Amino acid sequence: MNRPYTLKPLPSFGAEISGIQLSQQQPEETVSAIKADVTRHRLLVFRDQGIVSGERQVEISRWFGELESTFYKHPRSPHPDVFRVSNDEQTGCTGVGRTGWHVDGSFQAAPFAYALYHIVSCPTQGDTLFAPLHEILNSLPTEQRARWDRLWMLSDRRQRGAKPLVYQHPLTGQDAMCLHLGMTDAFVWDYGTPQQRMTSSAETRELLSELHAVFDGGNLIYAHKWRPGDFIISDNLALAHEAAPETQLPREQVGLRVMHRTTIKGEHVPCKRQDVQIQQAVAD
Ligand SMILES: O=C(O)CCC(=O)C(=O)O
Ligand SMILES: [Fe+2]
Repeated sequence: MNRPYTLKPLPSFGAEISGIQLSQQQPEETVSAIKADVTRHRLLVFRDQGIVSGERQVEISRWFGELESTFYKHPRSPHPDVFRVSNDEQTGCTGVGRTGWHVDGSFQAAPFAYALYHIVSCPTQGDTLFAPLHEILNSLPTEQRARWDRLWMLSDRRQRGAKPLVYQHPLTGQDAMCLHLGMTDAFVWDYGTPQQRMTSSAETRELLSELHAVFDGGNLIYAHKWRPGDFIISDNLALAHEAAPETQLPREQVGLRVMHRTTIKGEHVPCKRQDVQIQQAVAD
């Protein structure tokens, strides 16, 4: 592919991009190339972007679809669609992404399709960790994979419409997961079948620790060490992420951390492959 910027793949997934300034308007071909690269590499790290304004981040986000901002709006946020994350509560929302591995918007019918993160004040510590869901699932022993395939997640026990823990990415067909290890109230085994059964609290806790152990135990994680000017575009359905504990260290110790996040409305309700086939058959 002939790109109007330089792309250097990272060791396992993701790529570093240079030779482009996102704050400037970009021609159609560049936008198309970036969109194709996000789907192909799943995580694009644009270096040396300076400070991209909230307004411009929203414009860039629109390349990917409609913005969706269901979250709490911090008074210091530069734009209603920008979620402002910080280690200082006067400056932005604290504690974000610290309850476990997740995809953003997992509690919604359709999780967000993309997430864009820009560090506007970069501390000396506080990585964001990203996990490639396809590779994680394919690293599992057969028995464990078969069990995970039977699980559905409920963000709230009273909520109807469980979501499959494991499904296929709507654009690439790769294995993906609908998960939030800090916001799962229960799982349902074999949802939609006569054997359907909701997990007890103890079983839910056990499953959550099993999931945590797999994510934390492997060597597939990419820990992004923020540098000033970094701007990340991620395929939110292909990667889980979590904020490292150091993201919460006080500003007196590590400096002020401010990250602007935007998210793009998901267009696909996670469903199992057989359900997709049924939907297609009905539509045909
Ligand atoms: O602060 C971070 O590194 C990431 C937090 C997070 O999960 C998010 O912004 O979606
Ligand atoms: Fe997140």
